[in-house]
Amino acid sequence: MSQEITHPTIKDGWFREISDTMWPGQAMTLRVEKVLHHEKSKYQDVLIFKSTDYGNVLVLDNAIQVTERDEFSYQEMIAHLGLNSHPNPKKVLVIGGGDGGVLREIVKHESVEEAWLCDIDEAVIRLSKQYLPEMAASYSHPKVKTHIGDGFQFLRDYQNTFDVIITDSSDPEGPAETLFQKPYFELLSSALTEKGVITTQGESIWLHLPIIKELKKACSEVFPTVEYAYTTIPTYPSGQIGFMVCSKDGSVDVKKPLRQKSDEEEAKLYKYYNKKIHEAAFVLPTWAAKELEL
Ligand code: SPM
Repeated sequence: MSQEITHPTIKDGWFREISDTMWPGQAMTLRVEKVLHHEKSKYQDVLIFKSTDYGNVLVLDNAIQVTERDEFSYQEMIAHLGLNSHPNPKKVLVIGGGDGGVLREIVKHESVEEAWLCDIDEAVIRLSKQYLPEMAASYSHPKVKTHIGDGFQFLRDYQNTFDVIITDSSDPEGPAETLFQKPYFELLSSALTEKGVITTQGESIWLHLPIIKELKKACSEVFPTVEYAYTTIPTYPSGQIGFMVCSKDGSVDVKKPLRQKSDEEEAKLYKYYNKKIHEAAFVLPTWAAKELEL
């Protein structure tokens, strides 16, 4: 008889996402149907379970990364806000994002010739292929190239190469902290081509305004165009998460997509993103806009 897999975050059939530092005093809970996999990779604790209502769920170091039910809102927005802010993206890089969902979105752009992904943890890629096939199917796309290794080292090796770089990072605690700091944005800038664009995971206005403020400051010291946008997503803390969208071109308005598809084409390609939501995503509530004024 196979042994049931247990995990410290799961009690009485419910997964509980608790962090006293990132979202103190609140916790997302999801009912677990079955724990599918647990391992300690070289870098992190990796848990995958089937939830009763959100499909399969990937959890890294006790924090939900994706659920099959709502992942599209994050993956589409982090990808298309940046890609549609570049005049002609041909070579695109994802740092992190090992589940493959952001890659899936990138290859929808006809102009893209190569979509690279650099993730430090092979376990995330391996397990996503097994348990999150709709996202990880992107790994077999002919335009996709995968590199397992450290993002900083990868960027140093590829100067003036990418038109768009998307940083799909976990939260700024432990190893991902450096992905929110100025030296990282300097590296990104030099790995970008002349009118290069970045989008980076930018946390929640409800929980992390001081982090977002620091992030915006660090980006603004490197890029002439820096704007914060956000999406809604039920399984991230507070139901909202943002992105910093930056361009090396000071004259570009990233709040307006440079290319637009018809409503019909958009509806075929995307479940969340469209040209109206691209613009709306940059409209912030008054208090948050005031807090993020530099
Ligand atoms: N490709 C999707 C991966 C998600 N990347 C991390 C997003 C960070 C979310 N922060 C909140 C995590 C807690 N649920």
